[in-house]
Amino acid sequence: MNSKLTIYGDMRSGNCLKVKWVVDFLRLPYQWIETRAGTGATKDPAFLTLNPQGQVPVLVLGDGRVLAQSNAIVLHLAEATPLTPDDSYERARMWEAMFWEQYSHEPAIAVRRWRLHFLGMPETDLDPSLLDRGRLALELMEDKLATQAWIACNIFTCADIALLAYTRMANEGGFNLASYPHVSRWITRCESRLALGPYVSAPRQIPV
Ligand SMILES: N[C@@H](CCC(=O)N[C@@H](CS)C(=O)NCC(=O)O)C(=O)O
Repeated sequence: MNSKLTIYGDMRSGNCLKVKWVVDFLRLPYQWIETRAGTGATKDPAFLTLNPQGQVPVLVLGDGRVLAQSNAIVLHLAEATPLTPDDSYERARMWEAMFWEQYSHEPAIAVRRWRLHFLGMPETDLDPSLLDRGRLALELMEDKLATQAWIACNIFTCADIALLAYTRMANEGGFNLASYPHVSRWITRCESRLALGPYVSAPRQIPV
């Protein structure tokens, strides 16, 4: 993976930041093309030829091949690196956490954050199940992290990166991270591995 990568992403999006953290961690050369969700940029005909789903992140490899879906990109970039366990069962544990992230965690926590923080929707207009499902996801993480340092394996993996993305921003979705002390300490551990400072809330930018 030594030819230059191109990443289309939105710096406010956890899904996109996952990809940025992996390329930074692995010191891979890349160019970042800021492509804001909710502005029409992801529905532009030229962008749709890259990803017909009209979503970021999108990775373009040095030879022109294209890949979408944040966790697929992360796993591809991190193959055969210290972010991916050698043992096949441990690798499956990592994937387990990442599939769970996309099916049960992100659809509640990221969606609630987007609607509340960026679209400025009042709490009363939000689907109440988002709060319940997001809290359940955080409780499951809290239970796990009470007895282990990393979310899926005994080493820091792609699963920690995938789950860090929106967990770290959960307060913007109306969740209270202070209620999850093991999760909070894990966030700090992940930030330290990735050489990130503590999360600074993204300014509200309501799309026009
Ligand atoms: N499952 C996808 C979700 C990607 C996604 O939802 N992207 C959002 C930003 S976080 C997006 O591009 N939305 C398009 C738009 O609102 O214009 C992934 O993991 O990459």
